[in-house]
Amino acid sequence: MILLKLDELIQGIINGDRRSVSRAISIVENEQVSINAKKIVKEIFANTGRAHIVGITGPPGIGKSTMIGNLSAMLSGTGRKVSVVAIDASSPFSGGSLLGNRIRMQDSLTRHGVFMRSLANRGLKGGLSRSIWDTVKILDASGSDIIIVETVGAGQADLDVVNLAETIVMVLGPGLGDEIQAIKAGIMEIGNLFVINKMDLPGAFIAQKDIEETLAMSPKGVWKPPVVGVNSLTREGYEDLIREIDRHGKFVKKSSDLAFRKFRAELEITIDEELRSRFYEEIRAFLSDNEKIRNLMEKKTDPYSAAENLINSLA
Ligand SMILES: Nc1nc2c(ncn2[C@@H]2O[C@H](COP(=O)(O)OP(=O)(O)OP(=O)(O)O)[C@@H](O)[C@H]2O)c(=O)[nH]1
Ligand SMILES: [Mg+2]
Repeated sequence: MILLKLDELIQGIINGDRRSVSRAISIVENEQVSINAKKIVKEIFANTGRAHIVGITGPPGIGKSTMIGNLSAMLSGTGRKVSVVAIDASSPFSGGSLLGNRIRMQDSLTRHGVFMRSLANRGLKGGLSRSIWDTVKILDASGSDIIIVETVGAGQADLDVVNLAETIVMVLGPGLGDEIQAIKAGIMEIGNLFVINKMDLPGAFIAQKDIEETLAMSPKGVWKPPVVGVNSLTREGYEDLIREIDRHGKFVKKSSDLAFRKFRAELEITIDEELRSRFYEEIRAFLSDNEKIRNLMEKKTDPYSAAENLINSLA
């Protein structure tokens, strides 16, 4: 793409033009290390920071996509500009059904004027790839009021969304059994807001009580995470849910501690990725030099010395 066109694209993003936004996301998604992708982010960075970034996370099948469909319909109904980023699992566990879900969700969201984009989770160390950060920046600069990010409900990506999102909505429900225990043991502290979905099903009230009791025993911070029960088939409880999301949004926009942590995490990811891409060719070349490997096999050198040799030659 020639430079002039890129300038037009950047202007298009800032003007909120959907085609420009869509095109720019393709560029950051497909050409992560390219000059174009970086230029876009550099140029729009000053226009970011206004949107409220909400992560929706929770175990597979708990109703995250259904909830995002409801939330975005309701929010855009009140005149807010809503964007949705869904991250597809590369994990085999939640394969299959995902595509179908996505198509269903896309249909209903498009009808409500919601901008929706699916990205692949490429399994970069940490789970969420750099392109997701850039995608969120593009959506932010384009004038979104709220950006909702759905993560695969499987482990690491849930933890990564903490760094990306300002508000983490942890979706739980009845009948999770062991999963609730695992969640309580590890990631209870990451939720800013707990939603018990499927309140129409037996066991939902017990699940809600369980979470409330666990939270009551957790160390108290400045923000006390609320627990909201909803039925996503009827939208019961959604007014409360939206009120709590907005309340937390106001809270985080005032917290410079949180912003500090987020920007440091992002910078770290950017440096990691830049280093890796900068020296990618050299590392590939080194690893495809058979002699280097044979030297190890024959004990002429050891892995640390070999790696040090390469690294010293890079700088
Ligand atoms: N009974 C009941 N079913 C629900 C509710 N919310 C969602 N479901 C159903 O639960 C199933 C899974 O919903 P999804 O929204 O795809 O769940 P998800 O968390 O996005 O799933 P993954 O993306 O695969 O992790 C669907 O069949 C929904 O119709 C609810 O409040 N009550
Ligand atoms: Mg889903």
